[in-house]
Amino acid sequence: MKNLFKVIVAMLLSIGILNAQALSQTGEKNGYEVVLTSEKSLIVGNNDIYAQLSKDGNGVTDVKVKIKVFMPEMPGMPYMEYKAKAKLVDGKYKMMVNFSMGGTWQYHLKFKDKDGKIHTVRGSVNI
Ligand SMILES: [Cu+2]
Repeated sequence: MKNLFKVIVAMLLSIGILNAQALSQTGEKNGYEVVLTSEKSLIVGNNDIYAQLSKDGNGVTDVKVKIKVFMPEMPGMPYMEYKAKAKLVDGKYKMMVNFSMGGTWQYHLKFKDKDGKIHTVRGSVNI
C-alpha cells in the first residue's frame, strides 16, 4: 500500500513537470503578434499546437495559417520535415504537428492575410 502511494505521488509529480514544459512562445511579424501554445508538453509523435494572432490588440481570425517544422540534415540522419494547415477553433488556429524524433526542431509559421500577403514567423522548439 505504501509503495502504491509512492508510485501515485511520483506519477503526479511527473505530470506536473510535463505540464510545466507546455509550449508557450510569442513572436512578432509586420505588426502581428503571434502566441504559440500547447496544452501539454510537446512529445515525439502527434501534438496539438495553437496559434493566436492579433494586430493592434485585436484578435485576427481572417487569415490562413500553416506551419512547417523541420530538422536539418545531421550525420547519419536525413533532413526531416512536417507540414500542417491550421483550423480555426474558438478563435485559435489549431494544428496537429508530428515530430518524428526528439531534438531541436525549427518552425516556420506562415499566415496569409486577406490581401494575399504571406507573413512568416520563425522559431524553434525542443522535444
Ligand atoms: Cu534529427
